[in-house]
Amino acid sequence: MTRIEIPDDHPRRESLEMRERVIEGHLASIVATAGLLAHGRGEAFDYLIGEKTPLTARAAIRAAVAAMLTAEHPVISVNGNICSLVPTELVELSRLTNAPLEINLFYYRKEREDAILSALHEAGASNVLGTHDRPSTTIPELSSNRRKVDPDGIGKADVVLVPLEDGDRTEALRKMGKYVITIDLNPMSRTSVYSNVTIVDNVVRSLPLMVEYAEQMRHLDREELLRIISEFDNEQNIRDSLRYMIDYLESVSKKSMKELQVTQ
Ligand code: PTJ
Repeated sequence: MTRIEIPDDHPRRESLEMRERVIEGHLASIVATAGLLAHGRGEAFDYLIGEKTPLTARAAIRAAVAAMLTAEHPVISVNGNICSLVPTELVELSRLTNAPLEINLFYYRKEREDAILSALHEAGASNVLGTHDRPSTTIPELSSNRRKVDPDGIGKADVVLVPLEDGDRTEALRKMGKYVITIDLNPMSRTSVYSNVTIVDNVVRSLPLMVEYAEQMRHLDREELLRIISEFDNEQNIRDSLRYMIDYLESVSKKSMKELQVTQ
């Protein structure tokens, strides 16, 4: 439900609807004020891949899903932005990969935690970790609010999916020996560079794709899944994502002014 009516034929309809979801999330205390700015950063990077999922992101999604399916304790970390954009897909991915959802906020406020918890329950989640009434442990070397984690979630996880987040935590999680998967439209962010698997794509496209891949891949043999993980090279994939952006801009620079207006 959006606050403004966006005409069906508006050329920027999908993007405006996404923006409205984040604004609605902010009004409902789900999204932090800084989350609005983070979304704008994401929008800018999304232009650089033509607002479509590149093949490089699909390769990363495949490796990410294989890692989640073979993990002993996979966990999905939930912040305000991801919850406002794809709550149903988070619940579905959690179910398919047996990875509990854990609320873990950078800009913590109790009312935000409550709002996110109700949004996840509304989307069908039954067991959500990381809430204030649960035990908590800390990530060493991290001073932000994200230091506090659930011992049954991120605390004991071997694989953690941390979609669109700030930089510090990925490095700390890696130091603790965790396998980190991120979704970040900026291939040069610290989170992107420090992760084991970086999906350079918009969460509104990649989360549904992860659900689709998980549905298919959960029937594969463990050996096959392990082979997919070992064949994935994250550094090369990040380089290929950057190359994709450069090539995309090259192709756009050759378009006529009229075509530019329609696509941008
Ligand atoms: O809900 P909280 O309190 O945990 O706070 C969450 C935010 C996102 C506000 C916090 O983690 C933050 O400040 O993040 P940053 O440092 O702005 O980083 C967000 C990253 O996500 C940036 O690299 C953006 O390009 C990227 N991003 C933004 N929107 C999307 C995205 N990546 C994929 N899909 C998006 N829709």
